[in-house]
Amino acid sequence: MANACEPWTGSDPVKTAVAELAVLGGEPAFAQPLHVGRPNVGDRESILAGIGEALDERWLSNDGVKLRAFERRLSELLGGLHVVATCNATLGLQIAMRALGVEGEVVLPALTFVASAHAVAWEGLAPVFADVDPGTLCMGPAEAAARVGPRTGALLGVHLWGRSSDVEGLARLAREQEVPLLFDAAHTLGSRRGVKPLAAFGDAAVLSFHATKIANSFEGGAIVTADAELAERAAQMRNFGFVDEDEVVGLGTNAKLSEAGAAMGLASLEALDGFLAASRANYAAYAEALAAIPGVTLLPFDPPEEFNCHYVTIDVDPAAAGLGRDEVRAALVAENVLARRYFYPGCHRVPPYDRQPQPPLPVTERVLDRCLSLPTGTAVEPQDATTVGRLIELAISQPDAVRGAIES
Ligand code: T4K
Repeated sequence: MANACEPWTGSDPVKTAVAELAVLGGEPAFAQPLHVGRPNVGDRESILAGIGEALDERWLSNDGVKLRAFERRLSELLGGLHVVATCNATLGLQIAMRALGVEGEVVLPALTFVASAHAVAWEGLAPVFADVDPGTLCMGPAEAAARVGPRTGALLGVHLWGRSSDVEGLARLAREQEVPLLFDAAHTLGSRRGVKPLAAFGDAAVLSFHATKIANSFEGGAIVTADAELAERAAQMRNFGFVDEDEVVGLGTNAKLSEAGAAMGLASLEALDGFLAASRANYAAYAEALAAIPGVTLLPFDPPEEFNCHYVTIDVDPAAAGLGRDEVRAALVAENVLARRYFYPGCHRVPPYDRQPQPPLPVTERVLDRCLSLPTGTAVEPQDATTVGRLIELAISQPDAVRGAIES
């Protein structure tokens, strides 16, 4: 895959001495920014041909052939489940909750992208934030049960960074409480739990096909469910509630994916195996480069071939590393490595949710203070990952010098 981010072309591309760190005045290791979330782009000719066909047909949206082909292909990849493509995952989540008839409170983790909470609140429902399990970093049944009450209308699990929640435990709790279980599966395309795709769990799950995801349709999402009637209701809601040319059966919105988006999505699905291979190769390179650095732990994908490895996230233990997460990040940013603090500061700490009293969320707080997502995807080569690992190692080898430079 072509690398859009040229590595530093000095005499020694991998730095060997602390004094070479950019934060201490050296040249940045990368001439161009290395982003988290650089889009994976499938076969350009098939993308442009697909968009060209839509233009030739003058059929640009509203249940076109590209949309149907995209939904069919995604359904095949997900073992034949019903798929309702949407213009993004946020509206997909909203529609899924509405189609499930959710009322009252929705229990979800605070450790997620703010869209999960906003989708709940935008539907007039009340988000109730739960902590996450220290192993999975996803809300598990114990954390959810601690926040369930008489007004609970649904559980919304999040498979954070494409790693699996305890789907069986959450399903058990949802059954006991007689509420639906929905999964925000935005990060999961290509991840499995055993033989099943991760998006196949719950009463419904919602994938994101945003530009930053492993496979994208520029913007896009998809509601996935085994329930044909639920899928039908969701498809109606996506298109203003229409079931026929002039028959509206209920409240709907406009959450349609355009034909250009569907063409991009189709090309992305065709290229998915290559995207997965690139992510896993980068993950392996990071694992090797970071293995011996004190205080830095790469979150495991165990085994990597079951996970898409699309988010590479490290935990920085300041006591053992000598530097905090934000200092490591500052050192990387100076090198043009734009590492991200996903999902700092947490949903519970941003408006409008920060106005509600929140229970202690100790695991969530720890993760939000210590985790850092590193660049990966097809715009990053394994050798870049090795370089990034080396930069972290160098910074941590001289924490006082690095901290002093950041503070000055
Ligand atoms: N649930 C979860 C758990 C999610 O993570 C998300 C979205 C959703 C639900 C909602 O899905 P959608 O409704 O979006 O389908 C980005 C994305 O906008 C967002 O979709 C995604 N999660 C989130 C994790 O990442 P930001 O605020 O980080 O975006 P931004 O503009 O800072 O871009 C991220 C990085 O990607 C930057 O370094 C630049 C780079 N980038 C981005 C775009 C769009 C590019 O290089 N090229 C591009 O075209 O939210």
